[in-house]
Amino acid sequence: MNASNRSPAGDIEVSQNSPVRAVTETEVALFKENGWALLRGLVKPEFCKPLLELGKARMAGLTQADGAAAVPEEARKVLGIAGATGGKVTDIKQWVEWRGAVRSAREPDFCRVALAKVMGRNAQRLLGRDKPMRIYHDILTCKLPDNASTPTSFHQDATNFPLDRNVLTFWIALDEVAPNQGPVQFYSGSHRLGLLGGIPARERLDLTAEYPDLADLPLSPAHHLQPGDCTVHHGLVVHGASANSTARPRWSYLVSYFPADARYTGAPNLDTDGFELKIGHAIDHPSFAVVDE
Ligand SMILES: O=C(O)CCC(=O)C(=O)O
Ligand SMILES: [Fe+2]
Repeated sequence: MNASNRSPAGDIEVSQNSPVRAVTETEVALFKENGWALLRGLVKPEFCKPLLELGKARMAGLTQADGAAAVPEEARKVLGIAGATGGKVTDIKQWVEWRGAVRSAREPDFCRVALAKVMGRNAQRLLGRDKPMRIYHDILTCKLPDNASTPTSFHQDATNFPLDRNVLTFWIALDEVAPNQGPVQFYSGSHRLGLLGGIPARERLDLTAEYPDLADLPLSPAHHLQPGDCTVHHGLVVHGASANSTARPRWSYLVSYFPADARYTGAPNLDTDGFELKIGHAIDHPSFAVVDE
């Protein structure tokens, strides 16, 4: 379909059958203004359920899903690698993650959501970029109960993406996430401050320490989310999360998208190293799935 005769939300028929709803014009405006937006009911809860079940099974025994106890210290290492096709489960201290349910595993239930046409259209509209969208990475996260996972320090994502233009991330609650379970919080408008620093290799950089003036910006509330509720954030917005102080794990699935015409900068990164990408060229590699238009 030609971009000029497409409705803002994309194909209506697709959006009715889609696991994902179209974002509203108000949500797009809020995203542009604040650098983030709360998208209630973005994913239909029945499509979140299998993702949660698969995530729990993938991390079985690692997350103490009954909330009984946290992962012991000796288990704080790479917990299991299922090979190139299965994605990777790791405890990265701020959460336990399964990276690559779509990128590596092409798990159909995850693809249904992350590669939904409406999702791609949403990313286009939020970023204001009418180009096909590719998935950069997708990560199912579990912030462990009882403060066992650390807080997520305040950071921008942009420095983690060796790309020459803007990206965004949808952070989808797969289960109820209460305010004291560490939902993501954002400094509203901080995306307009530009690039503030922090490279992936540097542990625990916290931008609020390096930029005390961030405190002048409104910090978004710790939202109470239901399965399928989502926050979406711009690659330049400063965000972080507190630890999960409850006895229940915090389950979420985050997916980052970039416009397919973005050029690769060559900066070292675990998501792009080893793929023989060409510096200065668009990323044209099947590992970075294109969302159907
Ligand atoms: O889940 C979190 O605690 C933070 C997530 C995050 O940093 C992101 O989605 O970019
Ligand atoms: Fe982030």
